Amino acid sequence: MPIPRLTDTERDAALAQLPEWTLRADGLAIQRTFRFADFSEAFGFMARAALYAEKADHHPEWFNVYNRVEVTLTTHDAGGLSKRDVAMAGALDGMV
Ligand code: H2B
Repeated sequence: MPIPRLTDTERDAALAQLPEWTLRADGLAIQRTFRFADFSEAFGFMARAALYAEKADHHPEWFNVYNRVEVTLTTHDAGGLSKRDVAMAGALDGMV
Protein backbone atom coordinates (compact mmCIF):
# COMPACT_ATOMS: atom_id res chain seq x y z
CA MET A 1 0.00 0.00 0.00
CA PRO A 2 1.52 3.35 -0.96
CA ILE A 3 2.38 5.64 1.91
CA PRO A 4 2.43 9.40 1.25
CA ARG A 5 5.76 11.16 1.45
CA LEU A 6 6.04 14.19 3.69
CA THR A 7 5.99 17.53 1.94
CA ASP A 8 9.05 19.73 2.48
CA THR A 9 7.04 21.82 4.93
CA GLU A 10 5.91 18.77 6.89
CA ARG A 11 9.46 17.42 6.90
CA ASP A 12 10.92 20.68 8.22
CA ALA A 13 8.25 20.90 10.93
CA ALA A 14 8.97 17.31 11.99
CA LEU A 15 12.72 17.87 12.12
CA ALA A 16 12.20 20.91 14.31
CA GLN A 17 10.62 18.55 16.85
CA LEU A 18 13.48 16.03 16.54
CA PRO A 19 16.64 18.00 17.36
CA GLU A 20 18.81 14.87 17.66
CA TRP A 21 18.07 13.84 14.09
CA THR A 22 19.61 15.17 10.90
CA LEU A 23 18.35 15.06 7.37
CA ARG A 24 20.47 12.92 5.06
CA ALA A 25 22.10 14.85 2.22
CA ASP A 26 19.61 13.51 -0.33
CA GLY A 27 16.66 14.59 1.82
CA LEU A 28 15.13 11.11 1.77
CA ALA A 29 16.05 9.91 5.26
CA ILE A 30 16.81 11.06 8.79
CA GLN A 31 19.73 9.84 10.85
CA ARG A 32 20.87 9.70 14.45
CA THR A 33 23.82 8.05 16.14
CA PHE A 34 23.07 6.59 19.57
CA ARG A 35 25.92 5.91 22.00
CA PHE A 36 25.70 3.69 25.06
CA ALA A 37 27.91 2.59 27.92
CA ASP A 38 28.70 -0.75 26.31
CA PHE A 39 27.46 -3.38 23.84
CA SER A 40 24.91 -4.77 26.26
CA GLU A 41 23.19 -1.39 26.57
CA ALA A 42 23.34 -0.86 22.81
CA PHE A 43 21.85 -4.26 22.11
CA GLY A 44 19.13 -3.72 24.69
CA PHE A 45 18.15 -0.58 22.81
CA MET A 46 18.17 -2.50 19.54
CA ALA A 47 15.93 -5.16 21.04
CA ARG A 48 13.42 -2.55 22.20
CA ALA A 49 13.58 -0.88 18.79
CA ALA A 50 13.07 -4.23 17.06
CA LEU A 51 9.87 -4.86 19.03
CA TYR A 52 8.59 -1.43 18.01
CA ALA A 53 9.59 -2.09 14.39
CA GLU A 54 7.69 -5.35 14.21
CA LYS A 55 4.60 -3.88 15.84
CA ALA A 56 4.63 -0.85 13.56
CA ASP A 57 5.72 -2.84 10.50
CA HIS A 58 8.37 -0.18 10.01
CA HIS A 59 12.02 -1.18 10.14
CA PRO A 60 15.15 0.85 10.67
CA GLU A 61 18.36 0.69 8.69
CA TRP A 62 21.12 0.53 11.25
CA PHE A 63 24.76 -0.18 11.88
CA ASN A 64 26.15 -1.27 15.22
CA VAL A 65 29.70 -1.39 16.50
CA TYR A 66 30.07 -2.15 20.21
CA ASN A 67 28.33 0.75 22.00
CA ARG A 68 27.33 2.75 18.91
CA VAL A 69 24.13 2.37 16.89
CA GLU A 70 23.79 4.47 13.74
CA VAL A 71 20.15 4.63 12.71
CA THR A 72 18.73 5.69 9.36
CA LEU A 73 14.99 6.04 8.96
CA THR A 74 13.26 6.18 5.61
CA THR A 75 10.09 4.67 4.20
CA HIS A 76 10.89 2.36 1.33
CA ASP A 77 7.25 2.16 0.29
CA ALA A 78 7.17 5.96 0.00
CA GLY A 79 10.58 6.48 -1.60
CA GLY A 80 11.49 8.91 1.16
CA LEU A 81 10.28 10.24 4.47
CA SER A 82 6.80 9.59 5.79
CA LYS A 83 5.07 10.13 9.11
CA ARG A 84 6.13 6.60 10.04
CA ASP A 85 9.74 7.77 10.23
CA VAL A 86 8.79 10.72 12.40
CA ALA A 87 6.83 8.44 14.73
CA MET A 88 9.67 5.96 14.93
CA ALA A 89 12.29 8.64 15.59
CA GLY A 90 10.22 9.91 18.49
CA ALA A 91 9.76 6.39 19.82
CA LEU A 92 13.50 5.63 19.60
CA ASP A 93 14.30 8.90 21.38
CA GLY A 94 12.11 7.64 24.22
CA MET A 95 14.00 4.36 24.49
CA VAL A 96 17.35 5.74 25.65
N1 H2B B 1 10.11 -0.45 6.80
C1 H2B B 1 10.48 0.71 6.26
N2 H2B B 1 11.43 1.46 6.83
N3 H2B B 1 9.89 1.14 5.13
C2 H2B B 1 8.95 0.46 4.51
O1 H2B B 1 8.45 0.88 3.47
C3 H2B B 1 8.55 -0.78 5.07
C4 H2B B 1 9.20 -1.22 6.25
N4 H2B B 1 7.61 -1.51 4.54
N5 H2B B 1 8.89 -2.42 6.77
C5 H2B B 1 7.05 -2.67 5.15
C6 H2B B 1 8.03 -3.35 6.09
C7 H2B B 1 6.55 -3.59 4.06
O2 H2B B 1 7.61 -4.09 3.29
C8 H2B B 1 5.71 -4.74 4.58
C9 H2B B 1 5.30 -5.67 3.47
O3 H2B B 1 4.58 -4.21 5.22
